[in-house]
Amino acid sequence: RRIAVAGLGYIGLPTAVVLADNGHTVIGVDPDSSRVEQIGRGDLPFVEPGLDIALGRVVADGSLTVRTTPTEAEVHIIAVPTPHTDDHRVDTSYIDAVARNLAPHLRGDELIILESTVAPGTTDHLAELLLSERPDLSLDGEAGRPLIHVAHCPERVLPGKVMEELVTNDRLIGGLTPEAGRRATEVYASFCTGEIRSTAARTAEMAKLTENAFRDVNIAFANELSVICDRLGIDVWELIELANLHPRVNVLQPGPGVGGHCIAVDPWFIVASAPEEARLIHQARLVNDGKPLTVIDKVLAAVDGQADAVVATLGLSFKPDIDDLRESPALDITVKLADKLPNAPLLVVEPYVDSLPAPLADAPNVSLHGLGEAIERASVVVLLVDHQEFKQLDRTRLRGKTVIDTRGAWR
Ligand code: SAJ
Repeated sequence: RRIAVAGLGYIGLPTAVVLADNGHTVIGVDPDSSRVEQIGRGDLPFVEPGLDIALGRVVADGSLTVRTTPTEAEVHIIAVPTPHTDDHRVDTSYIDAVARNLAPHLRGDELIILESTVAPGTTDHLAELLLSERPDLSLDGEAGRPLIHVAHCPERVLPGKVMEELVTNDRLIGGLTPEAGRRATEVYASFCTGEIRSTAARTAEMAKLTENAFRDVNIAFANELSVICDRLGIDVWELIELANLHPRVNVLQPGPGVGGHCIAVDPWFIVASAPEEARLIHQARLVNDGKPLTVIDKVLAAVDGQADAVVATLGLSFKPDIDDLRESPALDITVKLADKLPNAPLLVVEPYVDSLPAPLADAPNVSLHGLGEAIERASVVVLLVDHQEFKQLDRTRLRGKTVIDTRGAWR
């Protein structure tokens, strides 16, 4: 099959690579020319285990080519970002741009699959937009107009395990018509060993949001417990370990907050779709978004008691052993600390970046260091991300320092 993948990011690029590795002719499309150039050289623009080698292979054998403009294909997969607007609705501007650019290249009989995470009704919106650009086409063959087939197949892979989960995860297919569902199932069956289940597009859209809202609510439960335990003088990590001995209890891990482009974003789409009803889901978002402030208050209290405090913050990414800083509570906390502690040197350790990101790069009191040097100089050590390197630290080196371990990595 000739398959075009629009959006060469954290989902689109590995999907394009896996498709190319499974016998398809794949064309990756992304408007960012420097990214396209880099990928075209076989260079991976972000960290994802196993993807670099696979990318090199499919670029070298020509099964994946990349370009900045859309082209004709039998199947078009759309995997572009869907951020939220200021009022937490899904921002479809990237999807809309792809649809407008793609429309002139449709000839009829194509399958268009939306993989981006979206609010219920967005796949219908995509189809309407395509058909408003191309009134000569249709979803149902009305008046003899050639068909296009539109389906939603939400991505569900975990950053850090994308190459494995792309193949092994079960998939949901929400075709706008039975034929769209059947054709999309065929595409995923060509590389996916998991179960492929068909449903309505709106149900598939909502199922994806439900998965991430479920996780968000459960992390909020753990984060709320950690704040309760601080007040009561109880070790929350020990508490959770003990509660989880119960056969039907599985409390997740508290942390400095919830980050990433999925769990910190997607539940809002449910809240925006049903604001009166989504009370628990809304509250969980507020609990998780409030957790960074609790960490900041702890650091400020620690620094308050010290003359000449030097603060080391460990980690900027949104979770361990990746380089993704999107919606990262660790980054948020570090930026706010830099602002609130203008007189304290702030030593940032993040093995996955070469330089400080924009808001920190300009702060005169902030600098990037290796772990050893930062620990040596700091009087207050704040662990924000449980990267392997941090977990393995010889803890005798923390003696005499104030330690704020937001992940329970050094228990
Ligand atoms: N976190 C905690 N405590 C925990 C688990 C996670 O504080 O016990 C935090 C992490 O540190 C991170 C955030 O939650 O800041 C989210 O991390 P994650 O590992 O739970 O999830 P993501 O955002 O990397 O990926 C999620 C996955 N969804 C689910 O597990 C239901 C993934 O399968 C989805 O494909 C992905 O969202 C997505 O793209 O939607």
